[in-house]
Amino acid sequence: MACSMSDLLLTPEVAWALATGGPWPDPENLQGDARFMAMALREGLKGVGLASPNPPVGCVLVKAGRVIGSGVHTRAGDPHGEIMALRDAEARGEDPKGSDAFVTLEPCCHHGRTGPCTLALIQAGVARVVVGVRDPNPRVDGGGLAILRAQGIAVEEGTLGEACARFHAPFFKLIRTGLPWVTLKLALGSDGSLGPIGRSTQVTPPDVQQLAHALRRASEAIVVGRHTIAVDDPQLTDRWQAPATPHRSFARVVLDEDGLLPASARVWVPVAGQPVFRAVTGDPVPLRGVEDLHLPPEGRGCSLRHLLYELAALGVGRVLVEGGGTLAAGFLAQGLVDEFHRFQSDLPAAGPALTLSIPTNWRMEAAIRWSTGCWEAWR
Ligand code: AOF
Ligand code: ZN
Repeated sequence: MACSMSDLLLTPEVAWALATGGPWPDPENLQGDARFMAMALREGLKGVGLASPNPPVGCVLVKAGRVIGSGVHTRAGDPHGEIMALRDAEARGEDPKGSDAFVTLEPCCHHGRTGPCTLALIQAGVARVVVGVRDPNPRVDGGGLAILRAQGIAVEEGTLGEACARFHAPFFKLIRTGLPWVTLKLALGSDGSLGPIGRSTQVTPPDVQQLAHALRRASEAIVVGRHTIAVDDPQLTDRWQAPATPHRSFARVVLDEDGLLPASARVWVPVAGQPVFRAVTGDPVPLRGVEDLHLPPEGRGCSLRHLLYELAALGVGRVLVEGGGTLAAGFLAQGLVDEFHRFQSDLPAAGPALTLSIPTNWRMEAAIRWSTGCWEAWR
């Protein structure tokens, strides 16, 4: 697929590629239940980077082949996707009685921060519930489907099941392991290099950087190593330009175990809504406005696994590791990376070739490549 930058930024296809690395299930190319489930996934996309630690569940309500309501879960504590869809139907003056609900994840049946969606669907008189994938949360795990069936509601499971499982994989990992989903992003030159050691290079053209910012938006925390700060002095802020959708800004995390970075580094400058954390192993001099995460030492740095647990405790469900090479190597060596995004330039970065061995058989490898004047996204 090749298209212009503005197309790429705005299409759900690109948002999907950045969020899942998989092929976009375009509703236009699908029929029947799969088509409406693809629409529910498109709703769900709006909640990526917002809903963690909850899953960004999308839902559409369909009556006589027409969508009468749609919704997405965008923040823990706020109403779930099903409730938002029911409210949307009400706002449009539509009656959900007798409708089919298409939900990317099994409706919940428990009282958490909010009430059970199963009850809301039953009370609304929904006739059929089509579910993408079962919710592995032990408080749900098939219970939602059973409750709906016990009420005489027709329940289908597994419609676009693979796409829904791929979409909700970060939530599944969090609920099963307590660890957030880890995406590694590396910007490489055509020579396969990250650039000369100890010198700042910019191999990613400015418009491509917008995609990198879109990737940041899909995460709740970005992590970088000390060298990246020392060499590039980045702010690591949210500079996504389009479209101006509501979002929750990501936290900035710097691994500076011994507190060697100067207080003047730009990353420490406070940014509203974007807390900055310093991962330390010792007891370095505190920095104003910076919260230290005290981690056990491991090798020449800190325990990356502990860092991830700490971030999960802060409500982070998706972590973006942005560099540099040493940090990437550490995460890769410990098998802590779930997804890899390669931003490949057609210009050489003029440094040593990257020696990281990046598994080629990952379930998720998404890459975005700048090639002779047009964009290609592929997997
Ligand atoms: C749904 N629809 O949109 C979401 C679901 O604490 P709560 O009330 O927000 O519940 C969170 C749990 O509910 C979460 O761990 C997951 O099992 C499920 N998420 N379920 O029916 C939704 N986000
Ligand atoms: Zn629910």
